[in-house]
Amino acid sequence: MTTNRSTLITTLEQTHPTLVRLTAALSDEALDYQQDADEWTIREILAHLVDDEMFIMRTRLERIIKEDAPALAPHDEKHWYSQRNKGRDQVSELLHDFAIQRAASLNILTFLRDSEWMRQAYHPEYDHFTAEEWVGHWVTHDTVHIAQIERLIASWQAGKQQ
Ligand code: NI
Repeated sequence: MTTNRSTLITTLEQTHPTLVRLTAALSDEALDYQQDADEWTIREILAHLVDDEMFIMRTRLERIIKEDAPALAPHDEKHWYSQRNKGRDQVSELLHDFAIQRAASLNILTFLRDSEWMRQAYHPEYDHFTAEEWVGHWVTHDTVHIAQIERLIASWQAGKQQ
């Protein structure tokens, strides 16, 4: 496996421990703290990461691996948000579900052959890209949401100290 591919996998492996470290000890109040009217809370970000892992990230990878240059459908996050199932929204449940879903994704990624990393797909927003580029996007998505959670925690703590 190339260095880039193993780095992508290693980075994806670190996300669950990072999320646990950041959020496991937060109160419900902190998890539900909303900084701006149009920004998600930490709990909502965790739910988004679980759902994206199941229905977007791994599903798209699976299609790229098994179909010939699939055309992937756009995902409407606002629609997802208005419809999402809130039945497993305890932080312990969200972290547990994310761990299971991420492990399933890593199980696929770890065994991809070189030829599979190079397989192609098309998406109206991203144009043509390879499985490897999709995994790069996946890593960026993790990074963006981890940074968002860190910002929310800092802002919550700053508010508490006033
Ligand atoms: Ni996102």
